[in-house]
Amino acid sequence: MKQPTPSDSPERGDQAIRVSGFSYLPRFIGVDEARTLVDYFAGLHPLWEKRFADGHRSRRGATGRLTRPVYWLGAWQFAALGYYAEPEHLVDKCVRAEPLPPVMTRILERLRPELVPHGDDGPLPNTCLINYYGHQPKRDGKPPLDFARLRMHRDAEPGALVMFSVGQPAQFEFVYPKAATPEHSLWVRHRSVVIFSGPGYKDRLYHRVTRVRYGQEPVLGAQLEDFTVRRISVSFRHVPERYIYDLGELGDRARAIALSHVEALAAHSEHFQRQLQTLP
Ligand SMILES: O=C(O)CCC(=O)C(=O)O
Repeated sequence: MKQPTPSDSPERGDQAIRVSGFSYLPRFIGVDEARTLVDYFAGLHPLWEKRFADGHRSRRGATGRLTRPVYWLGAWQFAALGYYAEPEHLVDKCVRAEPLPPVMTRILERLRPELVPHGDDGPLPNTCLINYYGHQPKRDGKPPLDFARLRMHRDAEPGALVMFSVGQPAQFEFVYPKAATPEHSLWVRHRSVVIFSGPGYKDRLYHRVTRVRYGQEPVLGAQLEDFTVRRISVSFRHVPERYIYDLGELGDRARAIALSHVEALAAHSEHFQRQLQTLP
Protein backbone atom coordinates (compact mmCIF):
# COMPACT_ATOMS: atom_id res chain seq x y z
CA MET A 1 0.00 0.00 0.00
CA LYS A 2 1.29 3.43 -0.96
CA GLN A 3 1.63 6.42 1.40
CA PRO A 4 0.70 9.87 0.04
CA THR A 5 3.57 12.34 -0.29
CA PRO A 6 3.18 16.14 -0.31
CA SER A 7 4.05 17.03 -3.87
CA ASP A 8 2.99 19.01 -6.89
CA SER A 9 3.54 16.01 -9.14
CA PRO A 10 0.43 13.83 -8.92
CA GLU A 11 0.51 10.18 -7.95
CA ARG A 12 -0.49 7.76 -10.70
CA GLY A 13 -3.69 6.55 -9.04
CA ASP A 14 -3.16 2.89 -9.88
CA GLN A 15 -2.59 1.65 -6.31
CA ALA A 16 -4.82 1.70 -3.23
CA ILE A 17 -4.08 4.29 -0.54
CA ARG A 18 -5.44 3.98 3.00
CA VAL A 19 -4.12 6.55 5.50
CA SER A 20 -5.75 8.39 8.38
CA GLY A 21 -8.57 10.49 6.88
CA PHE A 22 -8.03 9.45 3.25
CA SER A 23 -8.71 6.35 1.14
CA TYR A 24 -8.27 5.85 -2.58
CA LEU A 25 -9.68 2.61 -3.96
CA PRO A 26 -8.87 2.02 -7.64
CA ARG A 27 -11.20 -0.36 -9.55
CA PHE A 28 -13.61 -0.61 -6.59
CA ILE A 29 -16.56 -0.10 -8.95
CA GLY A 30 -17.10 -3.25 -11.04
CA VAL A 31 -16.96 -3.18 -14.84
CA ASP A 32 -20.71 -3.89 -15.16
CA GLU A 33 -21.54 -1.41 -12.40
CA ALA A 34 -19.55 1.27 -14.25
CA ARG A 35 -21.50 0.54 -17.45
CA THR A 36 -24.79 0.83 -15.58
CA LEU A 37 -23.69 4.14 -14.06
CA VAL A 38 -22.55 5.50 -17.44
CA ASP A 39 -25.94 4.60 -18.99
CA TYR A 40 -27.77 6.19 -16.08
CA PHE A 41 -25.73 9.43 -16.29
CA ALA A 42 -26.28 9.59 -20.06
CA GLY A 43 -30.05 9.76 -19.51
CA LEU A 44 -29.99 12.75 -17.13
CA HIS A 45 -30.48 16.41 -18.10
CA PRO A 46 -27.87 18.23 -15.99
CA LEU A 47 -28.19 21.95 -15.22
CA TRP A 48 -25.71 24.74 -15.71
CA GLU A 49 -26.67 26.30 -12.41
CA LYS A 50 -26.18 29.95 -11.64
CA ARG A 51 -24.18 30.68 -8.52
CA PHE A 52 -26.34 33.62 -7.47
CA ALA A 53 -30.01 34.46 -7.46
CA ASP A 54 -31.13 36.83 -10.24
CA GLY A 55 -30.29 40.39 -9.34
CA HIS A 56 -27.52 39.38 -6.94
CA ARG A 57 -23.82 39.66 -7.67
CA SER A 58 -20.70 38.39 -6.00
CA ARG A 59 -18.35 40.86 -4.34
CA ARG A 60 -16.33 40.85 -7.55
CA GLY A 61 -19.44 41.63 -9.60
CA ALA A 62 -19.72 38.26 -11.35
CA THR A 63 -23.09 36.55 -11.70
CA GLY A 64 -21.48 33.46 -13.29
CA ARG A 65 -22.66 29.90 -13.54
CA LEU A 66 -20.95 26.86 -12.02
CA THR A 67 -17.75 25.62 -13.68
CA ARG A 68 -19.55 22.47 -14.94
CA PRO A 69 -23.11 21.09 -15.37
CA VAL A 70 -24.47 19.17 -12.38
CA TYR A 71 -27.34 16.93 -11.25
CA TRP A 72 -28.23 16.13 -7.63
CA LEU A 73 -30.01 13.06 -6.27
CA GLY A 74 -31.73 12.68 -2.89
CA ALA A 75 -31.68 16.39 -2.12
CA TRP A 76 -30.85 19.20 -4.58
CA GLN A 77 -28.71 21.94 -3.09
CA PHE A 78 -29.15 24.82 -5.53
CA ALA A 79 -26.00 26.96 -5.64
CA ALA A 80 -28.09 30.15 -5.58
CA LEU A 81 -29.58 29.07 -2.21
CA GLY A 82 -26.11 28.59 -0.75
CA TYR A 83 -25.17 25.08 0.26
CA TYR A 84 -26.15 23.04 3.31
CA ALA A 85 -23.41 23.60 5.91
CA GLU A 86 -23.41 22.53 9.53
CA PRO A 87 -23.75 24.07 12.03
CA GLU A 88 -25.58 27.15 10.79
CA HIS A 89 -26.79 26.87 7.14
CA LEU A 90 -29.41 24.16 7.53
CA VAL A 91 -32.82 25.54 6.67
CA ASP A 92 -34.10 26.17 3.11
CA LYS A 93 -31.02 24.70 1.38
CA CYS A 94 -32.19 21.30 0.09
CA VAL A 95 -35.11 20.44 -2.21
CA ARG A 96 -36.20 16.81 -2.36
CA ALA A 97 -34.72 15.18 -5.48
CA GLU A 98 -34.95 11.80 -7.22
CA PRO A 99 -33.71 8.77 -5.25
CA LEU A 100 -30.28 7.22 -5.78
CA PRO A 101 -30.43 4.39 -8.38
CA PRO A 102 -29.96 0.84 -7.01
CA VAL A 103 -26.45 0.50 -8.52
CA MET A 104 -25.21 3.39 -6.37
CA THR A 105 -26.79 1.97 -3.23
CA ARG A 106 -25.21 -1.44 -3.92
CA ILE A 107 -21.72 0.07 -4.26
CA LEU A 108 -22.23 2.17 -1.12
CA GLU A 109 -23.34 -0.95 0.82
CA ARG A 110 -20.14 -2.72 -0.24
CA LEU A 111 -18.13 0.30 0.92
CA ARG A 112 -19.38 0.06 4.52
CA PRO A 113 -16.18 -1.60 5.87
CA GLU A 114 -14.08 1.09 4.16
CA LEU A 115 -16.08 3.80 5.95
CA VAL A 116 -15.42 2.44 9.45
CA PRO A 117 -11.81 3.77 9.67
CA HIS A 118 -13.32 7.16 8.76
CA GLY A 119 -15.50 6.98 11.89
CA ASP A 120 -18.59 6.50 9.73
CA ASP A 121 -20.62 3.48 10.80
CA GLY A 122 -24.03 5.16 10.70
CA PRO A 123 -26.52 5.51 7.87
CA LEU A 124 -25.23 5.52 4.29
CA PRO A 125 -25.21 8.85 2.41
CA ASN A 126 -28.72 9.84 1.25
CA THR A 127 -27.78 12.45 -1.34
CA CYS A 128 -25.18 13.06 -4.03
CA LEU A 129 -23.90 15.61 -6.50
CA ILE A 130 -23.14 14.39 -10.02
CA ASN A 131 -20.47 16.53 -11.74
CA TYR A 132 -20.11 16.44 -15.54
CA TYR A 133 -16.62 17.48 -16.70
CA GLY A 134 -15.90 18.07 -20.38
CA HIS A 135 -15.65 20.62 -23.15
CA GLN A 136 -17.61 22.43 -25.82
CA PRO A 137 -16.20 21.34 -29.16
CA LYS A 138 -14.45 23.71 -31.59
CA ARG A 139 -16.80 26.10 -33.38
CA ASP A 140 -16.08 28.53 -36.23
CA GLY A 141 -12.35 27.87 -35.95
CA LYS A 142 -12.32 28.78 -32.25
CA PRO A 143 -10.53 26.39 -29.84
CA PRO A 144 -12.70 24.13 -27.64
CA LEU A 145 -13.84 25.58 -24.31
CA ASP A 146 -12.80 23.38 -21.42
CA PHE A 147 -15.14 22.87 -18.44
CA ALA A 148 -13.15 20.18 -16.71
CA ARG A 149 -12.25 21.71 -13.40
CA LEU A 150 -13.69 22.42 -9.98
CA ARG A 151 -12.57 25.30 -7.79
CA MET A 152 -10.97 24.75 -4.41
CA HIS A 153 -13.69 24.24 -1.79
CA ARG A 154 -14.71 22.30 1.32
CA ASP A 155 -18.01 20.49 1.88
CA ALA A 156 -19.80 20.87 5.18
CA GLU A 157 -22.26 18.01 5.42
CA PRO A 158 -21.55 15.74 8.41
CA GLY A 159 -19.36 12.63 8.12
CA ALA A 160 -17.00 11.30 5.48
CA LEU A 161 -17.20 12.34 1.83
CA VAL A 162 -17.39 9.49 -0.67
CA MET A 163 -16.69 10.06 -4.36
CA PHE A 164 -17.10 7.75 -7.37
CA SER A 165 -15.38 8.44 -10.70
CA VAL A 166 -16.03 7.25 -14.23
CA GLY A 167 -14.28 8.35 -17.40
CA GLN A 168 -10.92 9.96 -17.99
CA PRO A 169 -8.45 10.44 -15.11
CA ALA A 170 -8.72 13.72 -13.19
CA GLN A 171 -6.02 15.52 -11.25
CA PHE A 172 -7.53 15.77 -7.77
CA GLU A 173 -5.75 17.85 -5.15
CA PHE A 174 -5.89 18.71 -1.49
CA VAL A 175 -4.58 22.17 -0.85
CA TYR A 176 -4.20 24.63 1.98
CA PRO A 177 -5.43 27.98 0.58
CA LYS A 178 -2.27 30.05 0.86
CA ALA A 179 0.24 27.28 0.18
CA ALA A 180 2.18 27.26 -3.10
CA THR A 181 1.86 23.50 -3.70
CA PRO A 182 -0.91 21.02 -2.91
CA GLU A 183 -0.39 18.73 0.08
CA HIS A 184 -1.64 15.73 -1.85
CA SER A 185 -2.23 15.35 -5.58
CA LEU A 186 -3.26 12.23 -7.49
CA TRP A 187 -4.83 11.04 -10.73
CA VAL A 188 -8.29 9.74 -9.86
CA ARG A 189 -9.20 7.05 -12.36
CA HIS A 190 -12.17 5.32 -14.01
CA ARG A 191 -14.09 3.07 -11.51
CA SER A 192 -12.26 4.42 -8.47
CA VAL A 193 -13.62 5.58 -5.12
CA VAL A 194 -12.17 8.33 -2.92
CA ILE A 195 -13.17 8.71 0.75
CA PHE A 196 -11.98 11.49 3.01
CA SER A 197 -12.89 12.69 6.47
CA GLY A 198 -11.78 14.33 9.69
CA PRO A 199 -9.86 17.39 10.83
CA GLY A 200 -7.07 17.05 8.24
CA TYR A 201 -8.51 16.14 4.86
CA LYS A 202 -12.06 17.38 5.36
CA ASP A 203 -11.80 20.36 7.72
CA ARG A 204 -8.36 21.94 7.27
CA LEU A 205 -7.63 21.16 3.62
CA TYR A 206 -9.64 22.27 0.59
CA HIS A 207 -10.00 20.04 -2.47
CA ARG A 208 -10.21 20.78 -6.21
CA VAL A 209 -10.04 19.26 -9.69
CA THR A 210 -7.47 21.03 -11.86
CA ARG A 211 -7.69 19.05 -15.12
CA VAL A 212 -9.17 15.99 -16.77
CA ARG A 213 -7.40 14.03 -19.49
CA TYR A 214 -8.72 13.55 -23.02
CA GLY A 215 -9.37 10.03 -24.31
CA GLN A 216 -11.77 7.84 -26.29
CA GLU A 217 -12.91 5.18 -23.80
CA PRO A 218 -15.25 4.89 -22.02
CA VAL A 219 -17.68 6.96 -24.07
CA LEU A 220 -19.70 9.17 -21.73
CA GLY A 221 -22.75 11.27 -22.44
CA ALA A 222 -25.49 13.42 -20.99
CA GLN A 223 -28.61 15.15 -22.24
CA LEU A 224 -26.66 18.36 -22.87
CA GLU A 225 -26.38 20.45 -26.04
CA ASP A 226 -22.91 21.07 -27.43
CA PHE A 227 -20.95 19.40 -24.63
CA THR A 228 -18.53 16.46 -24.81
CA VAL A 229 -18.34 14.66 -21.46
CA ARG A 230 -14.92 13.30 -20.45
CA ARG A 231 -15.42 12.45 -16.81
CA ILE A 232 -18.29 12.17 -14.31
CA SER A 233 -17.83 12.19 -10.56
CA VAL A 234 -20.43 11.60 -7.88
CA SER A 235 -19.86 13.01 -4.41
CA PHE A 236 -22.07 11.51 -1.74
CA ARG A 237 -23.16 13.30 1.41
CA HIS A 238 -25.59 12.86 4.26
CA VAL A 239 -28.24 15.51 4.94
CA PRO A 240 -30.62 14.90 7.87
CA GLU A 241 -34.09 14.11 6.54
CA ARG A 242 -35.69 17.02 8.46
CA TYR A 243 -33.68 19.49 6.35
CA ILE A 244 -34.89 18.10 3.00
CA TYR A 245 -37.95 20.09 1.84
CA ASP A 246 -40.56 19.80 -0.86
CA LEU A 247 -40.53 22.93 -3.01
CA GLY A 248 -43.81 24.11 -1.44
CA GLU A 249 -42.36 23.83 2.08
CA LEU A 250 -39.51 26.29 1.44
CA GLY A 251 -39.71 29.82 2.78
CA ASP A 252 -40.84 32.53 0.31
CA ARG A 253 -37.38 33.74 -0.72
CA ALA A 254 -35.87 30.27 -1.17
CA ARG A 255 -38.95 29.09 -3.07
CA ALA A 256 -38.72 32.05 -5.46
CA ILE A 257 -35.06 31.25 -6.15
CA ALA A 258 -35.57 27.49 -6.56
CA LEU A 259 -38.69 27.76 -8.75
CA SER A 260 -37.07 28.42 -12.15
CA HIS A 261 -34.58 25.59 -11.56
CA VAL A 262 -37.34 23.15 -10.60
CA GLU A 263 -39.33 24.21 -13.67
CA ALA A 264 -36.29 23.48 -15.87
CA LEU A 265 -35.86 20.05 -14.23
CA ALA A 266 -39.59 19.31 -14.50
CA ALA A 267 -39.32 19.51 -18.32
CA HIS A 268 -37.62 16.08 -18.17
CA SER A 269 -38.51 14.63 -14.77
CA GLU A 270 -41.77 13.38 -13.31
CA HIS A 271 -40.30 13.77 -9.85
CA PHE A 272 -39.83 17.52 -10.36
CA GLN A 273 -43.27 17.82 -12.00
CA ARG A 274 -44.65 16.47 -8.70
CA GLN A 275 -42.48 18.96 -6.81
CA LEU A 276 -44.20 21.81 -8.71
CA GLN A 277 -47.53 20.41 -7.50
CA THR A 278 -46.43 20.92 -3.87
CA LEU A 279 -46.60 24.71 -4.37
CA PRO A 280 -49.35 26.34 -2.31
O1 LIG B 1 -14.93 15.51 -9.19
C1 LIG B 1 -14.35 15.24 -8.16
O2 LIG B 1 -13.59 14.29 -8.06
C2 LIG B 1 -14.55 16.12 -6.94
C3 LIG B 1 -15.98 16.50 -6.71
C4 LIG B 1 -16.14 17.41 -5.52
O3 LIG B 1 -15.21 17.90 -4.96
C5 LIG B 1 -17.49 17.72 -5.06
O4 LIG B 1 -18.47 17.27 -5.67
O5 LIG B 1 -17.60 18.42 -4.02
